[in-house]
Amino acid sequence: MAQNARIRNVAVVGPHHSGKTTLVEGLLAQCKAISRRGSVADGTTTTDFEPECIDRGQSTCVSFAHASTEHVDVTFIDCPGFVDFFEETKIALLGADAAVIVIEADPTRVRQTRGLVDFLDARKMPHCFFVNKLDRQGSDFRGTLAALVDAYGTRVVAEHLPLGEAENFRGYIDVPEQHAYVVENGIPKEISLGPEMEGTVQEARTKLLEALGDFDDHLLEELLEGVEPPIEEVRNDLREETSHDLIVPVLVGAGIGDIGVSALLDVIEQQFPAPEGDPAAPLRAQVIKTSIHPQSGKISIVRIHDGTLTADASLVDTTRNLKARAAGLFKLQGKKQEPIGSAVAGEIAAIGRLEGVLTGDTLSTAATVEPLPAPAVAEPLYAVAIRPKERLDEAKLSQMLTRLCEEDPTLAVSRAEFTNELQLLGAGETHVSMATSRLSRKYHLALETSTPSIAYRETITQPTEQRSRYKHQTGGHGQFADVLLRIEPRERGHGVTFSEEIVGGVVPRTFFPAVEKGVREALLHGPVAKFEVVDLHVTLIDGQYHDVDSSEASFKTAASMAIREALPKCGPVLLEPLIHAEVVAPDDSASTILGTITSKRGHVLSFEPTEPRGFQKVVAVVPQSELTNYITDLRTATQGLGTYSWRHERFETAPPKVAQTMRDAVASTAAAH
Ligand SMILES: Nc1nc2c(ncn2[C@@H]2O[C@H](COP(=O)(O)OP(=O)(O)OP(=O)(O)O)[C@@H](O)[C@H]2O)c(=O)[nH]1
Ligand SMILES: [Mg+2]
Repeated sequence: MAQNARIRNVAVVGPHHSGKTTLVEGLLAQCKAISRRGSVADGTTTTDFEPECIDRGQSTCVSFAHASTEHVDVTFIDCPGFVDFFEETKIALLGADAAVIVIEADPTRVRQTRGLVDFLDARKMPHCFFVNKLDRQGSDFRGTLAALVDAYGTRVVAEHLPLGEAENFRGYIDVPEQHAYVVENGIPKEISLGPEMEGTVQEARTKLLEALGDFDDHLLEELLEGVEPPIEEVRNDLREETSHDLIVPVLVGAGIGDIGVSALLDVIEQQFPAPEGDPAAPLRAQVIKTSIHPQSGKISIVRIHDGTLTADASLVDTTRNLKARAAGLFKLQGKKQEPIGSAVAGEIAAIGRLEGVLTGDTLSTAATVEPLPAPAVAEPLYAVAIRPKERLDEAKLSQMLTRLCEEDPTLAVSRAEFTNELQLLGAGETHVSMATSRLSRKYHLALETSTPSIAYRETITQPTEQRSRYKHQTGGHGQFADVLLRIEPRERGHGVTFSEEIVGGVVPRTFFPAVEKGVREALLHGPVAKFEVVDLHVTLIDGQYHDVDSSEASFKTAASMAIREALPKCGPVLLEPLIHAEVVAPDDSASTILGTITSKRGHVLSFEPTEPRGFQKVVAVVPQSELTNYITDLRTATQGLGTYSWRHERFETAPPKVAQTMRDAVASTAAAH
């Protein structure tokens, strides 16, 4: 396959706050791709340009920038580290050929890279670790390296070592070459390696060579025979083995002080792979992000796998089977859109205004090109009930929410099961609140949000019979109906049923539907806390009618009255929804999770080790009200590593305390009105 040797697509990923955006800014400045270096503190970086990023001082979405060195043209994908945005990062990684995992020099941070590393390894995507912020007091490179090796094995090897730490951090040691570099104003200057470092460097070099030797028999032989391998051979192995995701080099630096930045660029240039793809083949590109700018409109950011894309190409979305014409082609430098005439296989570019095209879609110029697999997005677990602050017609509201989800497919809008409440769902509180602020900024749509309502129900525990008579005289025609109803509990989940046992036509057949309607209407608001009453059977057993005064309306009213009078006598109870939850959390937090589930009135069904190694799965049935937006607590308890999934299980009688709370809530709402 043809390769465009100059192209590199590099995702910059890693735990929250590790210094990714600052590092990308440093890389851009180093390559002179930007004239002035911005900072996260001032809200002036190239990639954190969205107002939501600047306000929060953190990346809230994936962002793109590019820079060139003498040998390569690199597109950087700056990915947000906060756990809420991991799904978006995973989609954007479809555009990358390699990743730099930026991590603070703190061993406790290593476990936060597990999901990411598993994701990269599953795709055989080459990556390196950039141990960052080594200028900080208390930074611990040795401990961090040891934790990385412990977590991911000896394929993780130090290619660079820090020269000094904390306030003395001033450069790096190139392990294969055993050269030390002091970095001043971003420029490395070789100094002699002090004798005090020789032992450490030698030890690191042996580990590096042994790791490389695991995948190169020739090198292994040399090592066994005590032959010093030539540096070209070592460099060649580093390139081969990094680019095939066999080894994972560890680099060092302080992005804020430009230390290690040029060395990282060297690794990107020499050890990360160029993309594959044939510029002469039919176009095959995948949308990896959609972004909507209030002024310039929608842009679709694509990774071109094959072919050449032009600024006015007539395209086919082969995923959706629709035609779209490109309105401009751009390279992105943060928010800046730089027009280009064409882009070839391997490049990442932005296309203007492709209506109907969504993130994950495959674009081509020929309808016959097979669509690429759509990225899998995890179920959003955090929900808020939403209502527009100002009155707004349904159509406009749904159009705005659709646009919001178009930009961020990891959000969802849905009507909740049982309550029918309109909800906005995302990965966590930050994600959802960021989405609502984006909605208000871009579309001037202010939303009122609240905790989702719980779908309580009511039912009865005893049978009863109830007679009700509705009699009303108003001038001409009066109204008359008399019914005797039998009301009996049914099994859980069997709903409401109705039958009649009328003998001798005491209630004419034509009024039966009206009676049933009256029954069902009255059951919508139960006696405990005004929730729908379910799981009972109602039989019309007797009644009376009047030739002139009886009507459907009067029978309906009489039936409703009978139900309202009967229910309080039937031992009514509150039913609460229970969910079936599967929680996956690290071993050391499993006891906390079990404790929490028990304290939340949950019933643990099973508890066993699961994938990945060191994790436990807890399966439990828990009242939904106790586990609303549990993801927030779970992340706190597990340093962001825990996940869970849930589905509605069944309704069950709520304990009296819960019923009383709901009763009080209804009483206080009634008092307030
Ligand atoms: N001491 C020190 N601080 C740094 C360094 N790099 C970044 N920081 C600071 O760390 C904080 C986070 O930096 P960012 O660049 O926003 O980190 P990030 O990884 O992009 O954060 P998210 O995208 O939100 O996950 C900021 O206050 C930076 O000034 C560094 O090399 N040394
Ligand atoms: Mg960032």
